[in-house]
Amino acid sequence: MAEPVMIAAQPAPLDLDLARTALVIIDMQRDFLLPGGFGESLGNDVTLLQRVVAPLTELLAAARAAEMLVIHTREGHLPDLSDCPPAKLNRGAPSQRIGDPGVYGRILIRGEYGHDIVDELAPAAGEVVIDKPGKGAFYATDLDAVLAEHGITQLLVTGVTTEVCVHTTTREANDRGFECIVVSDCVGSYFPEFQRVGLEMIAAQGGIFGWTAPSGVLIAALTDQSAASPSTTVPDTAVS
Ligand code: C5J
Repeated sequence: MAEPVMIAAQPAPLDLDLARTALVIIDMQRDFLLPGGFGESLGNDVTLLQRVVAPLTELLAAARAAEMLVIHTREGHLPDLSDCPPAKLNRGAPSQRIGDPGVYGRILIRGEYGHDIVDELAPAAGEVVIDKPGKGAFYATDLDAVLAEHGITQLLVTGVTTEVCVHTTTREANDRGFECIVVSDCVGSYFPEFQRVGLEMIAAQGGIFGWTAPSGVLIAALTDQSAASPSTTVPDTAVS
């Protein structure tokens, strides 16, 4: 098994044990990212989220090549809305609420086109997909059990939006004892100032609830590990 690798991160370098690390991709759903979707209908500029797709696609490819556990999440609710508390349901302008008809089907309802993940980041066969009714990925899901089953202790946290579901999930994970590295160019917000401050908040005060690092640092670590894995290493016997 590969040794932990030290990565450059904020606020300080961190030893990453890639064998016990999972890539968590939060809510990269059409309802949030596509023009005409729920996010845009609320007056948001979706291009600010779409810029996450390219670096995250590269990070996902590197994670898959390194055979890292990949977990996708989707925020959404049952068609009868029985898992959506009134306090969440009754928010926002009428006709733009969860369950209302939208351009991509009923807004944030499981099974609808808009609820699913954008094509570029579609889960591969065998990857875990966690459907979550809340902002945090641990609330009312089996994420904790999945991570325990795989012996995971560190998380690469990516997705949208930085200050809502990424923050909530990272805080939940931190409280459960996971070390979280939030990948700075693979998380996105509709609000540039929330993006900047959201990342700063994580790493402030000595890393109050996590670390931040750009995807390039993580891709380099994953690529090094893939190159050193037994399936690609030249066998000892062939080395003179
Ligand atoms: C929001 C999310 N912003 N995935 N959801 O409602 O951040």
